[in-house]
Amino acid sequence: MADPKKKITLIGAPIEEGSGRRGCAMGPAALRIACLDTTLADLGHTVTDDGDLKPLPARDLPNHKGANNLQIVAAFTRALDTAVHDVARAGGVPIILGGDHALAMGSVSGMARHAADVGRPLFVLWLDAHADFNSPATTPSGNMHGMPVAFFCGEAEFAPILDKDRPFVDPKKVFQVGIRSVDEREREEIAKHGVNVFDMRAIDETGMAHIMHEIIATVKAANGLLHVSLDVDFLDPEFAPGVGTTVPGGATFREAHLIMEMLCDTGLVSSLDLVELNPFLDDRGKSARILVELTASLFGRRILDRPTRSA
Ligand code: B3U
Ligand code: MN
Ligand code: MN
Repeated sequence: MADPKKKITLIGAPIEEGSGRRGCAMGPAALRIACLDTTLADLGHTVTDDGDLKPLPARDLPNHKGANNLQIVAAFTRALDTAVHDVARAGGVPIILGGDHALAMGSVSGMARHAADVGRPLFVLWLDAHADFNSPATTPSGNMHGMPVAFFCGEAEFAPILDKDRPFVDPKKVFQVGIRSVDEREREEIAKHGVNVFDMRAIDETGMAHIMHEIIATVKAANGLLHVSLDVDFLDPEFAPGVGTTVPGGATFREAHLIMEMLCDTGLVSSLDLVELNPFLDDRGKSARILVELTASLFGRRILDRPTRSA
């Protein structure tokens, strides 16, 4: 089983300009108020809170009609790429407190650089209702929180946001779980690039445990690092209403909890995004609290002192 003691660094990324509405900028504060830091410290980890990033808009980039708020999204991307890489290089586990999902352009890019440094492949577990594989050429909305997967796979290269020679993530090493809202062009793109998609139908037909065993076995066999990107809308709105893009028919708390417990047993998780929390839309902190609960399970809180039966 994994070494339970980790050096965890919390990085606040109060970005909301990647989504079509305001409110996600309050996400890092809500996660702190829900006691993310002390919850992790109580599990025996060393927790450092680096506070919130405050990047200046990237004025070197043009306005782009297919990429709303490109300058501020690019600024967060650059800042997170560096911050996440620095934490991982120092042997820590970065947890990014979002902020909308555009922040994964930076967090995953930073982890891809770290994985290249240490000579291990990076896998990404994308827990989301959406595939987030649009680009400025395909997006129906212009919102960049619908583009991060295409970006870190090197498929949305349209402006010099990060170094074009950086390591990209192999789309075949991306596992998307919980998907239930995909645009027409996205559907073609994820199929063309070989992204591994487990939509809600797959979860209903085969069960979450089966899917997770398959993903974990693949990452283990490759000695990979695993970045987990958790979008609040992965969960059914009944459990997590605090998100701008609720989609009915989502994962239950129990399914999400099982994912976290199974991942914890593997010790493969290198980094985590907690994204799209919109406290303005939440129900008395319910969604912030559920994110903290799930993170606690990912980092060692267990109901009984045993690994899952078949792990
Ligand atoms: N696919 C749509 C909607 C969307 C993606 N991610 C979220 N919403 N949260 C788009 O605008 O790209
Ligand atoms: Mn998303
Ligand atoms: Mn989503």
